[in-house]
This record gives sequence, C-alpha cells and structure tokens, in this order.
Amino acid sequence: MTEQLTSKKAMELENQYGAHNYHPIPVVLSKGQGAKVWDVEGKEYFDFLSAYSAVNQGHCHPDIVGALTEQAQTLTLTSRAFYNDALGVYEKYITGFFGYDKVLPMNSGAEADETALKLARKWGYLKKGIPENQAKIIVCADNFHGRTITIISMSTDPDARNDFGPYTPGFITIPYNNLEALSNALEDPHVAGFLVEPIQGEAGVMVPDEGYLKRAYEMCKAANVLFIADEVQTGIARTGKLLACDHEDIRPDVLILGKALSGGVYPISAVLADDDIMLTIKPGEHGSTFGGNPIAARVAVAALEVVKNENLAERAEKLGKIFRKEMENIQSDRIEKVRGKGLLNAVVIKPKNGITAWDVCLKMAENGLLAKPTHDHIIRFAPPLIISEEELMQAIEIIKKSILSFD
Ligand code: IF1
Repeated sequence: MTEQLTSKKAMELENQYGAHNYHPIPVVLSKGQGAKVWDVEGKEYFDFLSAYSAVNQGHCHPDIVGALTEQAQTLTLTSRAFYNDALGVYEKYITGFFGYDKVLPMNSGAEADETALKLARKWGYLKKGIPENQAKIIVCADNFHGRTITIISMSTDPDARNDFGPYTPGFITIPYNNLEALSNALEDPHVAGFLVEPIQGEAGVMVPDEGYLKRAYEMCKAANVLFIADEVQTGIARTGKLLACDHEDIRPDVLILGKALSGGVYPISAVLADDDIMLTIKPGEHGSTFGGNPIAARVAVAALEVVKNENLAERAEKLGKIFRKEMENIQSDRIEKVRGKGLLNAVVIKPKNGITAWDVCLKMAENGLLAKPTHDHIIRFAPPLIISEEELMQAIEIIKKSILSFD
C-alpha cells in the first residue's frame, strides 16, 4: 500500500475495522527516533509513554534494529522442536546479565507472568510438598500483570475482570505495601509464591515504602515461599537501577521481564530463576512456538547491550531527579502530587473546573508531548531513557506550559 493516509483516515480505519478495546489519544504516529515520534502530518512529539516503558532504549535504536534485520534475513523461526544457533548464546548472556542459573523465554509480559505462576505451583508441589491442587499464590490489590483469564482472576480492577468469569482459583489478595497482611497470608502452609510489582504501574506509579520489598522478601524466605517480582515495566533500567528490586538489594527467586527486553522492536519476555526452581518444569510441560526464536534471541542481547553501554540506569536515576524537582516547582494548585523513581513518574492532577488528566494530555499533545492518563487524574511520564538532558528540559517546558494554560 503506497497511499499516504491522513490522521483522520487512519483513525477512521481503526475505529471501523478494529475491536474497540482501547481509547487512544487522537494522534497517528508514523515515525520514531530516539525520544521523539512524528505523526503522519509530520508533527513532532516527545514520547513520554515509551510504549509503557518498552522503548527504554529509544525508538529505532540502530544496534537493536540492526540485530533484528540481520537475523530476519538469516533465520527467523525454528520452533523449539530443534535447536537454533542464537538461543543458547542469548541464554548464556541474559543469565549472566541478571545473575540466575536459567532463563525461560516467552513473548508477551502476560505469558511470562503465566509462566512464573506455573513455575511457582510446580515448585510448590515438587519441592515444598504442597498437597495436589492446593497451591496458592499471594497477590496484591490493584496489581497489573496482563490480560489472560488467570491474570485477570488476580486483578481487583472491575474493568479488567467484569464479565470475563469464571475465574481461576488459587489466589490470596492482600493490600499492597502492607507487611502485616503479607505476614498473615504467609501463615497458610499451602502458599507457593508471592507475586509483586516493585512499583505498581497501572495503579498510578505507586512506590511502596522504603524497606517494604526487602522485608517482604525476608518474610517469604522465612515461610519457604517464592518471592516473584514482576519487573515487566519496572525492569531494564527504568527506575534508575537495572531492576527496581536492586534499590533494596534483593534478588527475587523468580524474575519476570518483558517490554524493554527488546527495546520495543519485538515481543520478548523472560522468566529467570535458579535450577532448583526452573528445573521443576520438564520437557513438554510448558512452552511457546515463538518463545526463544532466533530474532528474539539476537534482539534481546542487542537491547541489553544498549542498556549497559549507554549507562541507562544511571541516566534514568539522574534525569528522574531533575524531572521530579521541576514538576514540584510548577506553580499550579492543579498539581496534587509528584511521585516516582528514576524515569517512571506520575503527576496527580487535582480535578478542578472539570479539567481532567485527559484534558491535560490533549493539551500536551497539541504542544508536542505525548503521555497517557491513568485513572482519570494521574498522568504517567516515562520517556525513553536515552533522552538527553537538553531534550528533557524542553519537554518539561511543554508540560509546564500545558498545565499552566488551564489557570
Ligand atoms: C496495555 C498498564 C502499563 C505490566 C506488568 C505484565 C504486563 C504489564 C507489570 C503484561 C503490561 C501494560 C500493557 C498495556 C498497558 C500497560 C500498562 F497501564 F496497563 F499498567 F505499562 F502501565 N506486568 N502493562 O505493566 O505485559 O502482556 O502487555 O506484554 O495496553 O494493556 P504484556
């Protein structure tokens, strides 16, 4: 198709022929480079969503796209019925990178979460000795782990759950950032794992109290329960460390990664664990046609190399401090709260004269910056981590100007 679409036409097509499971900001993007994207009419925007933190390395990073195109012209998919010459190299690289014995490659974040749940149950039966079909997993209220039936069974969000039942049993839901509730839940001897986001993204970038994760980890250890960290969104340098768990020096028993594991060019996810856990899953008991394919293997190595070579964790830490300070300095009583870690931040908007976070996002888009509201009154700000300090300051000016325009 060579015909150049207008934004209007492209939106009409999606609206007419696509399922209505999203409500996008009305911009139609056709190009991305670094921290910027362009719409079909050529208007330039700072990307402050980064595809929900999948594009940490910036749009179309040449090293990652290079790995993708090179491998795409050589060998794309073998399935796991055969070995391929890229997977083992990737597995050695990523296990070394994060310090685990083994990796299990999948594609989407939801699949990796499902994998971690299956792994925890398997470990619970084979290693902990939980009686058949009795295993439980502790999860937190307001979590977001994806969209499958089992994952929404763990959700407390009516939009995610309603009219999708019946639900998968075997979960205990406790409030987030609440050690007493965790302690009570851990008294059940049939608990195999505790699944937690180090920072709750969808809930509105909820940063738990300092020490929460460390103490939760210790409590899980004492109860012989697996500490399972969903770092799909917080991992890969987003919060100012390679993993958000690194802020509290804890090493999850099971680590779930996705999104930026590919730099946003390809769906790649992974579960990492040591042998005593990972080897409880035997041949034929779990897998995926595309998981660990040669393109994914090459792309993930390239994406992690960029994180290391361009010091993205340090950049996120430094630029995040600047961002939060500048947000706090905006003289507007419309801003209720600024919170976050590294370059995963949120600004809570006080609803005033009917102006919501959505209106602020539309104004920012008009002024050349893209971000997405969550929960009516919260705006998430998560630019690619390769953004320069100069670009960040330009972006901050756009945010300021947009918020102040409503006063
Ligand atoms: C959408 C939110 C972000 C995740 C964590 C697993 C997954 C996600 C911690 C599943 C996915 C996404 C998906 C995206 C919106 C988004 C999101 F607002 F919903 F919460 F990032 F903030 N674990 N998060 O955040 O990964 O299967 O999608 O690859 O459009 O639903 P996936």
